Amino acid sequence: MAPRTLKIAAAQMGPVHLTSKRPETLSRMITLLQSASSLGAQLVLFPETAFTTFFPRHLIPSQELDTYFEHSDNLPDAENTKPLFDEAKKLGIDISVGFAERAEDGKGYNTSVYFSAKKGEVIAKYRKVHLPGTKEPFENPDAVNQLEKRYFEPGNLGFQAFRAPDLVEGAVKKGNGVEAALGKGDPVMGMMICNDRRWVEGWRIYGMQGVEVVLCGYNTAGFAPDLWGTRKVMTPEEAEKDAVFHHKLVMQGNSYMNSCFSVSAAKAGLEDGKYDLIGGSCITSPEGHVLAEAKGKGDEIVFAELDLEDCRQGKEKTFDFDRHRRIDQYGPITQQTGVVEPDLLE
Ligand code: CDT
Repeated sequence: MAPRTLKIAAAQMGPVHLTSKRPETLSRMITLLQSASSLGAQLVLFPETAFTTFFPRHLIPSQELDTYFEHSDNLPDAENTKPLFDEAKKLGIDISVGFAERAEDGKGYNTSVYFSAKKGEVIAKYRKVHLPGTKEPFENPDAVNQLEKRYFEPGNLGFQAFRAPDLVEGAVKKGNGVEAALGKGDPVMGMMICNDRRWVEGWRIYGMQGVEVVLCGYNTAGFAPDLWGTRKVMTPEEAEKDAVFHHKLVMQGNSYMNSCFSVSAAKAGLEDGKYDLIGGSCITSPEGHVLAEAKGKGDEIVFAELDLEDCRQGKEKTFDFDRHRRIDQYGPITQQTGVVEPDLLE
């Protein structure tokens, strides 16, 4: 069987401002796609809410809010997003991209889609499950807000892994008589969005579907003491270093514990002239190593060639779920949301 390799890129984006015009933003994204194409990328991941500034940091008047949302369920054909998908189709590169979705019933979701260039259509959609921050702005007028609970509903599509078609030659297909085809079919992918990467539950659900590549776009504030906590007083530089450390920690740790690659793409830099977002877009291996990472905080391609066979060692040895998981002991994971400490001592 031909090696199951995949050339993959994270398209880190520098800031997109409240004042940025959509054609400019699309043109930057297309340039990134073309750079990735020149490296031979087959799949490019763009950040969370890639087409706009990270607007949940602002209290936006309701009459303006809709300008930050995409209204069509069909991004490849919608005027405001079509040029990116047309370019992806032209170059034959799959893309995954995050955006604010206004659903048919009027509800808002923080969403990402996976577009297959060869099929010419969106083949998977994910809605962010873990919405951080608050519904109301902080009283501190200097605080960085994160009003996702105000603008979005928690995702309701679960953590549904899917197979990405037409990327790996000779992938085993259904019904061709091959038995024990674990790790031999088309690549198994999962999407998550920003804060989701800090929660083991989503990773594990993907892990349990044999995920091989997790895609995660993000906008992460570099300095936001009202959000992160003030237990340790830090300078903005120290806080940003810590935020990058935590980002990589969860990407590396969860990739290792679920024996999968992960790709993460930041929207980075100083957005809206004032709000610093971390960089740190990276590609990590199933053994938890960083294979490639962004150097700066602007538009940048992070590229790696993955051998999906590298997922097998973890999946078949240390993290062979079938042999080693003990679900009879994991009840609280789904039966309890918050913390219940043991009784106090006499
Ligand atoms: N966009 C997003 O989800 N950002 C969050 C900030 C968390 S603030 C507590 C993140 O987890 O990176």
